Amino acid sequence: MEQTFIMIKPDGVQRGLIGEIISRFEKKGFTLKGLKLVSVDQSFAEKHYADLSAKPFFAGLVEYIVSGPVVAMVWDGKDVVKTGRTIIGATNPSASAPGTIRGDYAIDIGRNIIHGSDSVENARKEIALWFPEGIAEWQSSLHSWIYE
Ligand code: DAT
Ligand code: MG
Repeated sequence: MEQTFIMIKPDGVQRGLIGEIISRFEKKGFTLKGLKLVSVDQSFAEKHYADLSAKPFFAGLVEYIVSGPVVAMVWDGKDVVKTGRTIIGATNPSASAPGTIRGDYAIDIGRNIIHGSDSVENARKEIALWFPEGIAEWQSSLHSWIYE
């Protein structure tokens, strides 16, 4: 099985969307393997978004991520990296289809409420960064009702 790192950004937390977002991944059939509410500092946020450090919006992005607590999660399932990105929607909410999280709940690109890993390799790196203590080892008893 594959794993992805999903983070509800400070605006998603403040706007009361934690339950709704978790519910979408749960109802799809993915399994929650890690979950915590954390406030990260600037150097941690810079590390998470290191690939974007040359972008003009980098400073604003980091400021946004440290502006309040975030919900860090690991979700597990078949093709969860790619499907997680589909559930989240396009980076810019104005291009995100209705029915996606960003399409339903966000307007500005700089307040797009959620992060999801963009590749299996980046998911591995992000899970290691956010969950150095490790994640839960369990398998849902619904497994055989979700996978054939
Ligand atoms: P995503 O979060 O969809 O993986 P990304 O990794 O390219 O997108 O960028 C990370 C975040 O940076 C994104 O969620 C919002 C912000 N961002 C991206 N492009 C931006 C832009 N052109 N202007 C302002 N913020 C941007
Ligand atoms: Mg990204």
